[in-house]
Amino acid sequence: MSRELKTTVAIIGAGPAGLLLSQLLHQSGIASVIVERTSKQRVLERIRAGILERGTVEGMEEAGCAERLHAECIPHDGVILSFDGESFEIPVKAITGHNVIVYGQTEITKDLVEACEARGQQIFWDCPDAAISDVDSDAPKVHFTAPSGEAVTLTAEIIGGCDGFHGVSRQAIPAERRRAFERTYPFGWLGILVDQPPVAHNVIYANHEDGFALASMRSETRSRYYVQSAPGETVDDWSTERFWQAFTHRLGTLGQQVKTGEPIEKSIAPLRSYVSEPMRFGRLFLAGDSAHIVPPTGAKGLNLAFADVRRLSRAIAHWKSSGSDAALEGYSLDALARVWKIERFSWYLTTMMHQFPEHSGFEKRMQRAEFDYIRSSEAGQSTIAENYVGLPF
Ligand code: RFL
Ligand code: PHB
Repeated sequence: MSRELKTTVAIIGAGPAGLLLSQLLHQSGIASVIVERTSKQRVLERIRAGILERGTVEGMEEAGCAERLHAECIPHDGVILSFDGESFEIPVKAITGHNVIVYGQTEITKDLVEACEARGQQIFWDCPDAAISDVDSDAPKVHFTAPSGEAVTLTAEIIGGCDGFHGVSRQAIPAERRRAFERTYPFGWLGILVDQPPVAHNVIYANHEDGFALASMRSETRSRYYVQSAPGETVDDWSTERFWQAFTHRLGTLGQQVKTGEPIEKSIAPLRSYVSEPMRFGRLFLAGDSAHIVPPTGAKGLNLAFADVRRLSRAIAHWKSSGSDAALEGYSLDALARVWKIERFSWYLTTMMHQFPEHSGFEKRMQRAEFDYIRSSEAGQSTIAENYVGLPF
């Protein structure tokens, strides 16, 4: 059994990038079809990002999906930095005039899936074998087996490669036409979700000689906490007791107020910085984690994915309405200029806030000096604040 389908934009991946792209294109009257590797349930269950920039909120507004976000989000007007138990708060709102908000990626995904389904968007869930061809022609194709067993050929005018770091889109750019830039960090983050009120009203980033710790939240009654873990460690190496001991100790005096409990989720993620250039080849356009990864320090991954998608949807809409290729041709260079600034901030905060096994006393003194400088300098705090709320796009 085989089937031929046609659409304007074929989107690979129903993560936040793919779903937002489809929704924004729809707002401009442009049709798309989404092909997703895994099940809808798995996509809806994934727990990841929690902190959203203003530009990400604007993306949800443009998509017509911001109603619940506005009703339920928790605005944050600052961010707390801690070093060996001493802490201070950077008043982000007072410095920049803007907030970040807490609204989980899980909720973003749910809102976008619901909006897509409500208007009858075609999404093929459970298609693990998507393959791309003809990207350097004006009729690029995605081939996949639908859950019904049918072999589908989806012919489009444009392919949106939104299939994350492990997807197929980036690989569809010939190896000799792309270049990867990468740094892996010698540690991971062990994250837990617990039904207890958050330890502070804003996010805490803590550097401690035992390792990094981060206190975030999902609601007034649900906290999201992380600790730096050693390479190769798994969740089995981290009993609940070990987690709470490490977490509370690394937060110093703030740790005394932590309310512990049985985690409802526990997972480990490696940390890496990665950029693949270019983000376009022929009629294939990469957006989000398919083109770049940032370490989670600074909470930029989802926000960066949304910035790419807003840029791409505008370029596609401009191309459709004007017939001019200029915006599509500019996409990769324009997006990468911003990507590298976000990579820089995420790398900087990661380097400043973690314990690196290879660091000598010199680097540790540098971290301490950086912390003291920021604490005492309006200019230093402004730099962190303007990056944390999100650079213009
Ligand atoms: P995703 O979310 O990985 O979605 C890609 C989708 O593509 C599907 N897919 C395929 N579909 C079809 N065919 C294939 N061959 C496919 N291969 C893959 C996948 O199943 C999936 O559904 O990428 P996208 O959409 O670009 O979104 C990126 C964000 O998910 C990511 O950057 C953030 O989660 C990063 N991140 C954070 N970002 C923030 O902005 N703020 C945060 O606070 C934040 N915290 C985090 C994070 C990421 C974390 N982990 C686990 C990596 C905290 C953590 C712990
Ligand atoms: C989160 O809430 O999951 C979170 C917050 C801040 C980060 C990363 C993740 O830098």
